[in-house]
Amino acid sequence: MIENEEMKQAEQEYSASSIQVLEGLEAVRKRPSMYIGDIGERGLHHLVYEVVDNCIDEAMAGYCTDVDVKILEDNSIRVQDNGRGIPTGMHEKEHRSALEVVLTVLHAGGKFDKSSYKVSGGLHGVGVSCVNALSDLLVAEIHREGKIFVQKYSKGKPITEVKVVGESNDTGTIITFHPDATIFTQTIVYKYDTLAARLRELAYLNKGIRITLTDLREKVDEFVTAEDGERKATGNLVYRSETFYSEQGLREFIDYLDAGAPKLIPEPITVNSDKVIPIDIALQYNTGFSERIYSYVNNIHTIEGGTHLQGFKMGLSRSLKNYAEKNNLLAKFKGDLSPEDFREGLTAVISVKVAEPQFEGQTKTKLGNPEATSAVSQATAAAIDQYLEEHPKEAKTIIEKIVLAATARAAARKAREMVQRKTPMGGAGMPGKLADCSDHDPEKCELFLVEGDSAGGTAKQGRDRRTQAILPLRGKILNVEKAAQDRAFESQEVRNIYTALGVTVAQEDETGEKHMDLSKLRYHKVIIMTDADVDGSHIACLILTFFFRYMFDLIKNGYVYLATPPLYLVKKGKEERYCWTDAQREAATAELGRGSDKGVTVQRYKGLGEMSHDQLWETTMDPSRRVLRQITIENAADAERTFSMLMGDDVPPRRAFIEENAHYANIDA
Ligand code: 0RA
Repeated sequence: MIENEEMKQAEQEYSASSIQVLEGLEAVRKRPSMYIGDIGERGLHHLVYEVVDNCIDEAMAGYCTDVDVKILEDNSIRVQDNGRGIPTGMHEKEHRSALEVVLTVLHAGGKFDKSSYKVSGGLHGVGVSCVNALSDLLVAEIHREGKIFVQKYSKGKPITEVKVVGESNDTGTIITFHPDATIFTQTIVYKYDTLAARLRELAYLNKGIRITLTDLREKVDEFVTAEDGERKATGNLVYRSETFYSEQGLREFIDYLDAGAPKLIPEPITVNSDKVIPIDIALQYNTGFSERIYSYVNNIHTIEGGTHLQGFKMGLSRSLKNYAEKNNLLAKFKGDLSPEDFREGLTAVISVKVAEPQFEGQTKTKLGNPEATSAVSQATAAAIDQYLEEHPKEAKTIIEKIVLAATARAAARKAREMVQRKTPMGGAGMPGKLADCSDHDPEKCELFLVEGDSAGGTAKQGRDRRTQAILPLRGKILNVEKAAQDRAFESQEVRNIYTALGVTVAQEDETGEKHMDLSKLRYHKVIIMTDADVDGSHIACLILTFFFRYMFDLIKNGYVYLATPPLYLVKKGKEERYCWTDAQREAATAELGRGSDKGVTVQRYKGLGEMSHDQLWETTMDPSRRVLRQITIENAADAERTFSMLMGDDVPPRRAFIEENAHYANIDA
């Protein structure tokens, strides 16, 4: 027994020190994407999540109740918790303080082993040391043992000793860091909404923790929501701030996600089990038609699902099917039930904890551990069995909804077959609005999805007609979340997209994953081109959500892009400069003005329609000059999720939010 413990410890120490040799913080700075995914907006925000994860671990261990996140004026981030505080005493083996070890040794968190649910691979769990490595300044302030300790670092290296700077009766950790702009070359500007969406999600996933976010960069108009849901400005200027706290966790998460949607049953159904692995699930049916399942492992959103999601789907179908058959509720139904029929109008959140998660798939967020399938399937079936037995009225309502879904699916298939019969191979049968290209090699061909007929017209004139096809979309394309399958295919816009692309509807395989046949895909670049304003990004977000839900494989294969039209044209005489950012505009004004801004004009483009077809070609469509942003699975998932976490439905406060500052989060390549 003792021998065993010792061996384990020796093994751990061995692996810790060998990791250390291979991977110093220098390695993190050399190849940051290896550790935090990317060095764009996503990676930048990831630094915050990494620190907050440590606070959540501390809370899960029972030592911390409050986490306070502040965006400081210079885009530094300050994360304060009331946990035990990182230990500051001497670390025997390392001959320096434990604090310094935690902040400068990769994966050192694991040595103290506070939680067994750390993530080994993946993006999370790389530790605060990673944040330290990628910050040009990091200050750690520890309240512990009656004292306040402070140590400062730059680019991962200590620049001061651990100093005692005062006394304190509390305990906790305050980490303040400023991201290194030589690493994060695209941007170091934090987005409040992106952070808010993730912190809100964390609060629901970890009930009982109070997380506050405050933006100290600028004051904004204060709004209050009246009882009738109307939002009114008070005339005060305040720092934007929100507190996220959930007493009941996932069941409240579901209520939030489904706010405004008519419920099918009064309360969400919950699944809780600790038998094999910790499993926490809540689900609700609404009268809508979309299926929304968010799955998490150790608080990480598993975009590509995996064994836990598969287990959930299996358990859900099995339980409902058994109940329906046992109670003779399918007597009048002639067709057959397919797995997806059990999930129409379903909103569910699945959260499991796995000690050694194996993450697979393109994004390394697909759970591979086989034991999760049966564990989740059994727990789900047992909980739903019990619910159905105890709630016969609700059970009947749910089964009726499922039968309806199966009937609609059959009708939808017929409608689709009609469409496909009318459109044999290639050319003939293409949508009237499509201005196709003359080349037929998909590798060379691009389809521009353009907002509005007028911009569509400009694009048609400006394009290279050999390889570039234009499909104008009318206004805001159908919000597919709110439409039934058959209705979605009644939408001309949606049908046009399918027909133009040459693809058919994705089919579910035996593990519940949807795949589509891309062998007849007509374009290998699908480029969403919308105005560079709030409305334009909202429309881009809707189109993206559509692709994410219905044509995931297109994104997965890297076929989906965003066009980036310029925001300004700076002009003096015959000299012109297109600008995409304010900094570029200032530089161009200075350059052309040569000391004075006389004769320099700045034109702000409000929409694509304002550009001439030559300008549109030069700036946005010409392959040799344009900048396309490829949509990654992560970006699309973040956009979709952030969209849901911020403004899932049409309830008044969120509608006001959309109107005030609708913009999609995190779409960049
Ligand atoms: C190592 C060991 C212990 C706590 C922590 C690290 C810790 C890290 C962070 C980062 C942000 N907040 C944090 N809070 C705690 C265990 C402490 C003990 O045993 O007393």
